[in-house]
Amino acid sequence: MAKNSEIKLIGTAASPFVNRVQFVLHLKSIEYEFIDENLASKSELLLKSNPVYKKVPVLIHANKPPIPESLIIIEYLDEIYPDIHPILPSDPSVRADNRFWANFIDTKFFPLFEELRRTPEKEGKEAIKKQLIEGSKLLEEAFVKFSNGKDYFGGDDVGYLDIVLGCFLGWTKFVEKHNEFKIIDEVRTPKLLEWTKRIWSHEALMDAIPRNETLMDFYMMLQINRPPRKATSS
Ligand SMILES: N[C@@H](CCC(=O)N[C@@H](CS)C(=O)NCC(=O)O)C(=O)O
Repeated sequence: MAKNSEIKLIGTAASPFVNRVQFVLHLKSIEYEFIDENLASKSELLLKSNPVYKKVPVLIHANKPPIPESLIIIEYLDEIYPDIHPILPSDPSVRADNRFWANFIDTKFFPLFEELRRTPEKEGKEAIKKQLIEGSKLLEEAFVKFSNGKDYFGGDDVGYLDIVLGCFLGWTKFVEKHNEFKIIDEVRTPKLLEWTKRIWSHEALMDAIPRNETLMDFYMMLQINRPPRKATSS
């Protein structure tokens, strides 16, 4: 791994947004120091480094201003290490389209996971499951378009959208298991299913994404600190 003790990452192991950054750090062989954050009792360092959102991840690079927001961080890493495993496509139009889908994933698709957890009624949960399935079909179409018959969104190798979506695979599996349904399956999203198998066993992601126990601990922390909403009586 390239020596770079000047990079520090404030994060928590169960956060997919943190894992997203770790995925890129591993792909680019950048050595970094991980500063473990307790989100139930946030540190002064986090509050000072990300005073606006108070969220992880935050990247600290030497004595430069801290960088919050996972998408901004991974683009920054791609800019400062452009030669080792470039992640953003070089064509501006394809790059814009990649960013469009990243925005869809972060603002429309993944928030449904939390919505599902917080919704108390069965009926409401079923409606959210449908939205997740609709979202996964759109992602299947995006995958077919970007991969162009190859293995990844990025083509022959892991690219921007592989990282942006791949970091949610641990939580996807967790949500599927605990809600007894499939978001990605062989009938509706066959290409995406094959892709998940490839990404899930990719060395750089395997090292970044925690497997079940850590996710369950984080889930329990959320259940306590941000419990499901109360059911509305009809
Ligand atoms: N848009 C942010 C989202 C980061 C985020 O939601 N982080 C969560 C952990 S998964 C967090 O720090 N939550 C603390 C809080 O909401 O107070 C990013 O991409 O970095």
